[in-house]
Amino acid sequence: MTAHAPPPHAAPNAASERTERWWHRATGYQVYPRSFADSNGDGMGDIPGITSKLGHLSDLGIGFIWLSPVYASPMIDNGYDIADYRNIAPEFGTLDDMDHLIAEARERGIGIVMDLVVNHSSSLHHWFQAARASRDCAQHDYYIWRDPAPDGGPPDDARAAFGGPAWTYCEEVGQYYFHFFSPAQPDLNWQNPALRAEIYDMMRWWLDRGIAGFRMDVISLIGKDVDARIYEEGPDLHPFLQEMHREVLAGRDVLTIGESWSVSIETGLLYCGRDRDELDMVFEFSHIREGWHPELGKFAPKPFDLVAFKRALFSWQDLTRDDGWHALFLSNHDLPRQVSFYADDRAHRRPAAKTLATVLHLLKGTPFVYQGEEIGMTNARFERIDQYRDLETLNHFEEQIAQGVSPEAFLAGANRNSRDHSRTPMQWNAAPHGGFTTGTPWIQANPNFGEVNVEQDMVHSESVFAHYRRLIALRKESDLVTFGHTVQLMQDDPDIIAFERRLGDERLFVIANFTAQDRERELPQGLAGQADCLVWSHTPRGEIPRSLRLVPYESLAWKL
Ligand code: TEU
Ligand code: CA
Repeated sequence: MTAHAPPPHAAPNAASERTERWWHRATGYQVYPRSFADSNGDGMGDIPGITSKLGHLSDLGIGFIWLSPVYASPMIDNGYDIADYRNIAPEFGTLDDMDHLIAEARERGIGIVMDLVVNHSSSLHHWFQAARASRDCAQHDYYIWRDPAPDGGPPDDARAAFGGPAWTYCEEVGQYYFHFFSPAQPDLNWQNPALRAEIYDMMRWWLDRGIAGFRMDVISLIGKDVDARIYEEGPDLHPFLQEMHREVLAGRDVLTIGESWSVSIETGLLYCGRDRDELDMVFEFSHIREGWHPELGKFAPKPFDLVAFKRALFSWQDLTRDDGWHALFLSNHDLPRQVSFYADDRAHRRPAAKTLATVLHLLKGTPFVYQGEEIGMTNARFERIDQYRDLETLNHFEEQIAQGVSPEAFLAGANRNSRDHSRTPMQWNAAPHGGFTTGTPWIQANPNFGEVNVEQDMVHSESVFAHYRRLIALRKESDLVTFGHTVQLMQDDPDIIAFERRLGDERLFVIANFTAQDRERELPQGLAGQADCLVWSHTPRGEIPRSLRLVPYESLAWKL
C-alpha cells in the first residue's frame, strides 16, 4: 500500500463482492501543467505552481490528481512526446520539485497519478536517436520499422491521427518508422521484450517515489499489428496489460486508468473486469464521439442528440453494474469545455455547469474534474487560426483548407471542438491573464477571466465550486452514491436526463433539464412524496411532485 492512500475498508462491497478500494469514493482532478499556475512569470505553468494551489484542491475535496505529462519533452504535443521518462521538463521544474509535490499532496490526502505515455516516445528520446542512426543497435527494434514499398514509398497508406502519413522515411537506415500520431512521436515496438522490461522498470521507479498510480495514454494501441493494419485493441493488448500487472502493479494499492478510444461495450470488461488483473477502469469515449460528426470528424458541426448521448452513457452504467468499474468524465485536455459544448456558457452558465456536474457525479464510477470545470470555465471563442496552439487543430486546418473547406467554416468547428479550449490558462482571479502568470502566457487567456475566476466564484451566492464540493463530499459519505447501481428513467426524452441509484432499500432519484426552456414532466410511478433533497442547482424542494416543472438547466437529486 502506498503511504498516501486512505486506509482501505476491508468490508466487501455488496454491489460487486469486491473489496472497497480507496479510489471508489475518490474524485480525480486533472491538472494540465502548462496551463494551471505559473510560479516564475515565464508564461508557462509549472510544478511549484501546482504545489502552491494544493489548498484549492483540498478545499474541493478531491482524492487524487491526474497530472498530464511533466517529463522532459520537446513539447511538440505539449509533453505527450516524452524524451526522458525519468526526468522533468525544465520549464516545469525539477525532480526535487516533483518529489515535493508528491509529499505535499500526500499531506493533504491527495495522491498523484502520473500520465504514462508509452505507446510512443519523442523522436528526441535517446532510444530513437540510436534507433534512427543504425540498424545494428539494440534500440533499433524498440521502434516499428519497415522497408519501403517496391516504388520506394511508404509500406502502406496509413494516415496519422494528427494528419499526414503514418510512416516517415529515415535515410540513415533506409527504412520507414511508424507513428500513429505526429512524426515526432514514433511508436514503441511492444513486441520487443527488452523494451517492455525498460518500461516496467521505469514504472516501478515512479511508484517507488510514492505516486498513486498511472493514467495510461492510448493504452489500447500497444498490442497493434501494423502489417495486418490492426492498430487499436490488437491481438497482444491484453497479454501485455496482464504482463504489466504482474511485473509492476500486483501487490501495490495504486490506481490505473487506461485511455481507450476504441473500447466498446463488447470489450470493456476485458480491461477492467474483476478477475482480469489488468486495469482498474478505462476512459472510454462513446458519449464524447456522440457529439462528433461520424464522417467529417470533430471539426464539422453536428447537432447534439441527448437521447444518443444518454444511450452511450447508460450503457456503461449497465456494463459496470456487477463487474468492473467506470471512469466518469465529460472534459479533459483533448476536449472542449463541457458547459460550452453540452449546455450554455452565457445566460445559463452557472446552472448549466452545475447540472452537468450533478449528472456526472451521481453516476456510478470515479468522477474526474478537469481544471477550471469546477468554476464553469468556457470555450475560448478564438477569432483567428493564429490564436490556436494545438498541433491537431493547426494540422487539420492546413489539410482541410487544402481540400477546399473555407477558413470560416473550419474556425466555426474549431471554436466548438478544438483541444485548445481546455488549454487556456486557469482563471484564478481578475488580475491580467486571470492571475495565471505575471508574464505573457504561452496561450492567450479566455477574455472572460474578469467574470469567470476562482476568487469570484468562491464568494458568489450561486458558486459552481460549492456545488462540486458538495457532490464530491457526498460520494465520500454515501454508499448509495458510491456503490448503488443505476437505472435509467425517461430514456426517450430528448430534453431530460433522469435516473435512479439503488442500493438495498435505498434509492436516489436524479433529474436534470438539459434545455434553456422550462420543462414540465409527469414523473414515473412510485417517486412522488416527501424526500430528502440532497443536491439542487437552484433551490431545494422537500417533496417530489407527481408532475415536476424544471427551469432551464435545473437539476435535483432526492434520497427517497
Ligand atoms: O489522446 C489520444 C487520442 O487519440 C487523441 O489524439 C484524440 O483522438 C484527439 O485528441 C481528439 O481530438 C492522447 C492524449 O490525451 C493526447 O493529448 C495526445 O495528443 C495523444 O494521446 C498522443 O499522445
Ligand atoms: Ca513557469
